[in-house]
Amino acid sequence: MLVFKRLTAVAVTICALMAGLDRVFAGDGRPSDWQINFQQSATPVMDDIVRFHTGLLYTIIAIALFVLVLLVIVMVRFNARSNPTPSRTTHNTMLEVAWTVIPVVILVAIAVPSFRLLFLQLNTPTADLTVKATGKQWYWTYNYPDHGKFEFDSLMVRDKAKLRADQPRLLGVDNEMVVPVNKTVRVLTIGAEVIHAFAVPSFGIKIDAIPGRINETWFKATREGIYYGQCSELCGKDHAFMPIAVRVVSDQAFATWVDEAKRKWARDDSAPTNFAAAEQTTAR
Ligand SMILES: [Cu+2]
Repeated sequence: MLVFKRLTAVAVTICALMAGLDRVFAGDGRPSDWQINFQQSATPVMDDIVRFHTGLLYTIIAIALFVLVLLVIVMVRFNARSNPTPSRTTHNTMLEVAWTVIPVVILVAIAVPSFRLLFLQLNTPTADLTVKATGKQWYWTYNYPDHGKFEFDSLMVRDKAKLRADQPRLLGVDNEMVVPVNKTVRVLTIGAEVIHAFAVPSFGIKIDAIPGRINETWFKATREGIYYGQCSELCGKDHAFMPIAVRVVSDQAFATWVDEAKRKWARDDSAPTNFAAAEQTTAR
């Protein structure tokens, strides 16, 4: 029994250490060196994902330890050496009912929070603003349909010398998607030519951007800052180089940014789009 006690102590210590290190090494809005768990959560949905994940992890650890203990007991007590004359025991109804019913109960207990989380993710609440993200080969284009006619491209900063001090290499972009803090943002995604996927780990969102079809997800960032994500669907040669950067700012900063964006990236709808221009050429 002393061995079990020591094993339990070691397991508890490891868990505690991991939980502590978790905080230290979990990047805020970006991956960090020696990170061993999720990036720090910045939305209620991600909070729930982390909670669900942690709950599952402890459930799995408990089950694995229980099975380990049973195996050790079997190996010690029921080996050939300690049982020269083998017992002829076969069935045990109570035991068989228990090992069927208990796992079912555990699975149902896991299913309840799992479905609750799915509903939370898939039911977009009334949104304060909408952002449309178009996945292109290989960058993102953002529109703010309820904030005027402007549109801008967001490309990875390729030249290391041009990175701002706070921008991580391979994640920093020239024009970040900007949203206000504590506001429900509906994200519409679409692919321009192939399937991309819009994913930001700290927000707990990941949704495909499919050509010819609008997909929808949402997030409500509760802290200001810059949160990074990446395209998460193999989309071609520069799939790894079309990062997503979301800058969460105060309401005033957002209003100022919108005014600026309207001037800087005004879209002229009277000019033919590339597609319309191409059609005209073929018609001729
Ligand atoms: Cu992509």
